[in-house]
Amino acid sequence: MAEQQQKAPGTRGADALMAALEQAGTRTIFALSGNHIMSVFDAALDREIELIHVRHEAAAVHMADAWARLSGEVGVALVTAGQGHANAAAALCTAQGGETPLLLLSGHAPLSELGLGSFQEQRQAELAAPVTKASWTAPSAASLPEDIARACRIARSGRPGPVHISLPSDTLESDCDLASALALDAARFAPEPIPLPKAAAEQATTALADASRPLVIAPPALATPTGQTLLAQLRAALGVPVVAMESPRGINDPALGAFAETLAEADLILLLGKPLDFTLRFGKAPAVAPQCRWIVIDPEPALRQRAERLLGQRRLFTAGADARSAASGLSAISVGDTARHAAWREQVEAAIAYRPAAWDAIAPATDAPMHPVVLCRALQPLLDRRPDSILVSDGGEFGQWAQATLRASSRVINGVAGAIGPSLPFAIGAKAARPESTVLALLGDGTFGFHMAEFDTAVRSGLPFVAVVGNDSRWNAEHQIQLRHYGAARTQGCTLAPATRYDLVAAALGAHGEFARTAAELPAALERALASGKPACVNVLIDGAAAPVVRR
Ligand SMILES: Cc1ncc(C[n+]2csc(CCOP(=O)(O)OP(=O)(O)O)c2C)c(N)n1
Ligand SMILES: [Mg+2]
Repeated sequence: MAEQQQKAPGTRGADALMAALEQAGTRTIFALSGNHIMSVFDAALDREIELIHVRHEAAAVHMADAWARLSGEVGVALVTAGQGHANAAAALCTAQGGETPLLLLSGHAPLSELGLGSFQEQRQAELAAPVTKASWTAPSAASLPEDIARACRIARSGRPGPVHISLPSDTLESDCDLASALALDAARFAPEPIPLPKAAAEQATTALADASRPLVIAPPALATPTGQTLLAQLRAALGVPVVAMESPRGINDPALGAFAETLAEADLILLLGKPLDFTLRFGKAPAVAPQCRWIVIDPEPALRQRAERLLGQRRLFTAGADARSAASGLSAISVGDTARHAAWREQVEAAIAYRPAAWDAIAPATDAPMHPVVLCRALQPLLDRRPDSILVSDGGEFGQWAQATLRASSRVINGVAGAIGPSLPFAIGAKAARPESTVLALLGDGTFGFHMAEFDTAVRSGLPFVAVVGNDSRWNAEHQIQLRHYGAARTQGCTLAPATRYDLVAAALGAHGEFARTAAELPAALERALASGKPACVNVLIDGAAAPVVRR
């Protein structure tokens, strides 16, 4: 890259960018350095914004994702141009599926060199477009404050999600007046609500009251702590079951117990901004009764039309609104007798709470790898020690056992995108958002490999958490597919080296490592991990049980 005359700090586009982010309320940015964005690193020194420097760009996005889900604010990741941007873009799939308001800021070749074969020149905005709500290249230094305000607004409006801005290095390094950034007031960054029309809210509450077995299904955006508060209000106001769905296993999400059985009995389903997709088996029988009627509320015309196509005559009506506004709008309608559906509500709640009694009977083996249920049983007391504990988990068979059996006041999972890998960065983002909380992350041994270097980030940044690796020496989820579809004689490629010492990897990076071969070793290992006050990896040998599908 050509050496350029550097402008004095405080007067560059990079300074205006950081000032605008500070106005947006940003205090933490998850970043990985690179030539094109060093002016932004420099500008951060003059602002109340901490940079957490990570080891892979995708991890920065996952950290910003967890941070946003838990704080309710826009998460920000900052990466360099070219492949730095492409590495980050992959992780946007998870933020998109999770409906997380997130801003990816990527360095970019200078505008003055575009088309000339500039260093790391790529069509970055196009690359990120399919996995974002909006994606553009900042046109000038002067536009940067408004670019940030617009991006925050878009990320939080309608269905929340990620937004990308590419930052040409010459826009960051050229002269800029800070005044326009400092003049931005909070309203410029705020979401633009799409309220549910009153007539639609009344029509919906009347239909819910008239139904025998109504269900309200909420999207991932409302599975967050602030979303759950809204859903609790809605449940109380309507007196009907309200269920948030955020798992790639859809109606088979083991955290929802035997919910699938009650879904099949529903006679009215209101989609509260929840996309009608594979997670709901596209609304088809036998997952949903053929005579069930549907109300579709969604902020996106294309998703409303898709639902209309799938549902045909089964659709009662469709309305445009974002999930948060719709939840508030429905809660504000007086429905009279909220006890009318008490028995049905209890039936749904009992189905969701149901777990097979046989799980309680699974005993710890004395000299063999333990069943995942035995491992998780030892973890619940740790989560229960604090009212604000955070449970993090991603995919794989072990993750499903974790989600089936563990409860915490806040939970961050990989979500409908169904990607494995984010749990270690999620744990770091969670701890950054909630420094007082205990953060417990559960992940498979295959998954550990994606972002294990982030233990270094956690150590350097002083963000302790406990990662529990369910080590079955295989990519078990895919191994189980081979067993089911092709038979035991045709399994291949899904084994990992036996009993790899991931705890030693973490320890080598300055974290605390523990290795537990049997259930007897587990409690003391967990206590030492927590007491270390460091990021910790507890590597536990498990037996590789297939993920549960809960039915009564
Ligand atoms: C990014 C990504 N790559 C691959 C997959 C496919 N996949 C889903 S689960 C899984 C195996 C996970 O193995 P591990 O973390 O050890 O968990 P286990 O199933 O063994 O408990 C794989 C490869 C995916 N979902 N996401
Ligand atoms: Mg595994």
